[in-house]
Amino acid sequence: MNYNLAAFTAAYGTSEQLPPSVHPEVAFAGRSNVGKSSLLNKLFNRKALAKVSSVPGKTSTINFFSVEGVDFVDLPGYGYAKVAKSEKARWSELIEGYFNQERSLALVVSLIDIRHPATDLDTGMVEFLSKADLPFVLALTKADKLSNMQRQKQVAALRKQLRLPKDQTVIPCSAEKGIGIDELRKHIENAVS
Ligand SMILES: Nc1nc2c(ncn2[C@@H]2O[C@H](COP(=O)(O)OP(=O)(O)O)[C@@H](O)[C@H]2O)c(=O)[nH]1
Ligand SMILES: [Mg+2]
Repeated sequence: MNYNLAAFTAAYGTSEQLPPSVHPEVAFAGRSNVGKSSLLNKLFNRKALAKVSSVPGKTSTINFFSVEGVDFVDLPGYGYAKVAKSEKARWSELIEGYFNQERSLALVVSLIDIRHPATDLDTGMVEFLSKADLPFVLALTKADKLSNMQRQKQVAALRKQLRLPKDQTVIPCSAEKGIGIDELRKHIENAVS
């Protein structure tokens, strides 16, 4: 897959607006500020196709990007404390609305910050994906902020906390340093082929 061909296709503000899947989809989910937009940009070799914000909680739409017949779906970041209740309700409607539809999900990339224990919402997301039997990969973001040793420790700690089966793929990633990007790309390509 030539990631350089990535293009923004559409943004949706409610799950009702979502058109049925026509392509295999790779969905990205994680709490706000976890590094979702940065990771997407890194995958696509682009500076700012997906917006990167130092102000968390800004993405409140589901954004679609297309790469050679595969749709990359940027879900709104969950769990940002400083937004109004109504806005939070809209985000959960969007995220749950998306997953409750019959979509052709090839893979979910679930992002968690490698430096911290998983939050309740992270745990909830992983439990949901496991129970729904959806194929997913855990991308542990901001790996450049830890040493190699600390990284390995955190991977083990998160595997334990989330009770992941041994064969569950976990990839430490860094949008800043390019760590894990090729591995993630390969995983995505396997999932959509
Ligand atoms: N050190 C480091 N910082 C990152 C990385 N990815 C994202 N960030 C920073 O984390 C903040 C949130 O990133 P963003 O991609 O907007 O997160 P999103 O809300 O999940 O889309 C920004 O300040 C980014 O520069 C990374 O791999 N390493
Ligand atoms: Mg974002």
